[in-house]
Amino acid sequence: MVKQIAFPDKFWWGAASSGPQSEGDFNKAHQNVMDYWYQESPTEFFNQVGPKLASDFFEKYRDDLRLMKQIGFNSFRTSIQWSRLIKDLETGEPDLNAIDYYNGLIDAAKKNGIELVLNLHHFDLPVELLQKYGGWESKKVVELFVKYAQTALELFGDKVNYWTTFNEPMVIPEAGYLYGFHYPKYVGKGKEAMQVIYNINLASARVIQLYKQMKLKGQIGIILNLTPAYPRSNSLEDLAASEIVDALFNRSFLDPAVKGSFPKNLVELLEKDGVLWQGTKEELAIIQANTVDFLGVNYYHPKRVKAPGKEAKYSAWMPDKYFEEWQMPNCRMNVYRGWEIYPKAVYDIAMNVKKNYGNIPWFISENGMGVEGEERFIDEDGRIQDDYRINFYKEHLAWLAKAIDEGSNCFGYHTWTAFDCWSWNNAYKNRYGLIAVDLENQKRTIKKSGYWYKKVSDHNGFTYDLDYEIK
Ligand code: BGP
Repeated sequence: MVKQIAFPDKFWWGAASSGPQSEGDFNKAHQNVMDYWYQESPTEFFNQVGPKLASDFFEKYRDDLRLMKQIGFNSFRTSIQWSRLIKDLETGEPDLNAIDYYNGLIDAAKKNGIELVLNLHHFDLPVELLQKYGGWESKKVVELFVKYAQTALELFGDKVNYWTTFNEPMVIPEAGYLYGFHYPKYVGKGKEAMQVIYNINLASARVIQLYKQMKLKGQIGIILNLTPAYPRSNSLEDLAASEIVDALFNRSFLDPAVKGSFPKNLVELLEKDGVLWQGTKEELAIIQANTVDFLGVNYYHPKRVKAPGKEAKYSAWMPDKYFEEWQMPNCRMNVYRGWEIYPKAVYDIAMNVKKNYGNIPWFISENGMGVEGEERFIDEDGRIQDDYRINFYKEHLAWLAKAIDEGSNCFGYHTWTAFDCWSWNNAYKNRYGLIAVDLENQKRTIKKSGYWYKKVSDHNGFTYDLDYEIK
């Protein structure tokens, strides 16, 4: 099937990264939870590689932004690290070194004509706030986050047009409190996870409120990982399970962010089970009044959901009593990451946002394919021939273009990621970049996908020539 795929004018082409995953943890005022986790348990990280140097973006950002320009970027997201910017976590007083660094980064992006999106939290809570106050379970931490955000916005708010409060906030309760794959690695703390969801929503709304009060000229949004929950069958039980998964894993952040309120079915269920978060009328009014200007959507894989089996796996309350995930037989998989590849979900997400969320302006803020052992694909010129990645992007982009043709208000597409970066405890196992990073010497080499991306950005589209049908 050969077809021209075109995108609207001024479409964003670029990628996302994050401070902790790209910079290296030196020169920082504090440790974040990931730095601390590595310090305590290095063997839990792939090949025991930690965040010490990462991809050395702290030193190399000027060259890296030039390279991004070279591969066609007009926009790029990264995050400010709370643990870097703030010297005194209680007062929000900034660290002078960090101010220089962020100013340099903002200038370098400008110089290269790259619209910078600055995110305020990417899984990287300063560990002291977990130890002292209990992290996101505590409203004290909400207060301190607002102080940090105020410092960031006072310093850089008029120089950067696009801000986001959180990246994938659902991962914090999911990975840290429900299933234990990120620090603090709690398993089975369902009730606490619900409080974390509420507190982060409140923190996001408080920062949006602050942004508006400061009358900054840009826009503020949030980055959510939306994983459509497809039921195994149309049985009432499977449909009910998928609705609960959607309410908990997607709408618990999407609804407050865009509509200002929590999903009714989720609140009712949590109330019935006695695990509803502690909140006040005043806080709910803040959430109601302070919704986002735009939405970023990270999409990697769908969730396949069915009604739960009979066995209770956890002693305390867990949402899993209402659903089970399952893997569709014969589905396409990214075997390195264990994630299903299902590009049509991009279209489903777009249509959901159009139909149920007022067609708010949004962009794909992360989408990508991590592959292990990419050295296998290096050709005689030293370039990684990552056709699998190009095909992955083509399919997802084709579905996105179809959604835009049908009225979706999508203004951009960011890959994960620009250059290979450190992925938490997966470290450098799976490489995602359009630009390869050699960990021996930090040398950057543009992959075949990077050259391809440049052409897509130049033409604001591409020729779709795959067998997979988009209809
Ligand atoms: C997203 C995160 C990124 C990045 C990416 C790839 O969920 O926002 O930080 O890590 O996933 O996933 P992973 O690194 O787990 O392979």
